[in-house]
Amino acid sequence: WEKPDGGLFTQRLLVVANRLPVSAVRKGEESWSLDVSGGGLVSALLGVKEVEAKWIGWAGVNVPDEPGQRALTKALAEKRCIPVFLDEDIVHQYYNGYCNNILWPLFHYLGLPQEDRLATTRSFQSQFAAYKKANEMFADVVCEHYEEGDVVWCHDYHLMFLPKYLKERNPNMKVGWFLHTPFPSSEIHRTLPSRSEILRAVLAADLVGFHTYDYARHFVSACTRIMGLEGTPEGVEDNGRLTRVAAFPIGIDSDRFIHALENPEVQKHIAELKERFSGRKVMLGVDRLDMIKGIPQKILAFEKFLEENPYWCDKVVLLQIAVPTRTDVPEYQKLTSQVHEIVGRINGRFGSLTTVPIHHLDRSLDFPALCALYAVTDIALVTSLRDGMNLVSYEFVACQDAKRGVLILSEFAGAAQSLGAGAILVNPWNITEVAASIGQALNMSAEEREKRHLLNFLHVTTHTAQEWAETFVSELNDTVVEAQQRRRE
Ligand code: ADQ
Repeated sequence: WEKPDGGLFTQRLLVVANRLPVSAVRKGEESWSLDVSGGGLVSALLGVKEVEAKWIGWAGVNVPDEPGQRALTKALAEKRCIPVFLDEDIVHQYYNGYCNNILWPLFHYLGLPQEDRLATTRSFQSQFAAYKKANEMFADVVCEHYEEGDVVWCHDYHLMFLPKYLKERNPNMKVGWFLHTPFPSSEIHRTLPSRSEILRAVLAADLVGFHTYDYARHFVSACTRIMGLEGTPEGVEDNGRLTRVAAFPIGIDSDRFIHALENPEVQKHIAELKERFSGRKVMLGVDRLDMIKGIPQKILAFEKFLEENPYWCDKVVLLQIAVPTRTDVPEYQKLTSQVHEIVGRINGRFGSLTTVPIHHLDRSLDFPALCALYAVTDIALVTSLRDGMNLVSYEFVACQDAKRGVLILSEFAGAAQSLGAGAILVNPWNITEVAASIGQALNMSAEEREKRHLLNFLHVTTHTAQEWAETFVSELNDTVVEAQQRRRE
């Protein structure tokens, strides 16, 4: 396997995630245009020096015909991507159903959906069956492309059965699984009808990783309390076989953000934003529009702040950028209208003919615009009700070396464990406390801002995405070698 510089990679890495890091748009019967999304995971894996990464996942489109599938496979191969083709029914039951309607809310402490809890176990069961079927389809594609010695890294709650299906087909495959969401307390996981089956499927992996030590601990407790397995300092033991469980906190490609600030396009955006909001302190929220992000709670806290501090009404502005996701799900549509209603009410109440206190955008921003916004912000507000890590808080810190703004951060985001020293930590459910923290941030002395910022900046620039991916892959290699040694002894 040749590197771009002519050297050789020492290992191949197959990254398996529900979605490939590309958007595919069909242009004709056998022609596709591909847009590569440069998310955190992509740049993290590009930075792992000795491995050559290939992606396996769903391209996000339904391609029922063979010529279309063949053409898409060929186009994706150039981007080092391998597609898994899922039909509409599977996507509905597996992705919208079991993944996003059952596991996502459960893992974020929102519980199981009411209708499943009451009578429609039939729909729960068919979604679970589709979930397993989809995981088998992913396993088929992995096995088709696997070569001896490859490392297979499975990602997230969509693919919890994948380690089991892979190991059943090839017990020698090196398989790691990483969860990007929280893993909840075992008492929450206990409510899931398929609680043990799903844990056992994950335990087939050699290495299981979480963002924080707490999530890893919850997972081990679920295995010991629900299934009676043995928890050890290394992980979980079942019949003499150890699955290693550990925390691997993700980071960002901080250099990409820091260097972007020198880009003329970003500089132009910065100048425009400074002029647009001159004389006002800028507060910023950047989230996917999801109930776990606590957007209504954040806006209500801002309202309370304005109510109690009329002096600030025309001197501060909240920019809330919320990119819509899962727009076909009724709960998400309800959330959008709820947010619009609250924003409208507050702007009506505290705005004037020339200014409004909240600018709310329902869309995604491109990278230069996002970096510029981070750079001009005085206070970032991250009020997730639960969040695996939260990369927005990291991105904000990376772009703040000139301004040294304040990060207000939910204690229920995984990032609270890494950026807690520099941020103001809040309970997002406590609107009074969040409102008070806005006042504290606005009045914070320059020395304290500097002290807090430097702590976080050091963390964000040293605990990068590349380091995260490298550590996981090398730990997976070591775990497999140790297991082989143990078996020999
Ligand atoms: P997400 O829930 O998507 O990720 P987050 O970690 O904050 O949450 O990452 C969001 C990414 O999308 C960031 O890179 C951000 O810049 C971008 N983004 C969000 N809103 C945007 C907007 N309006 N315009 C442009 N870009 C926007 C899941 C978990 C997290 C975990 C990550 C990584 O839920 O807890 O941190 O995976 O493991």
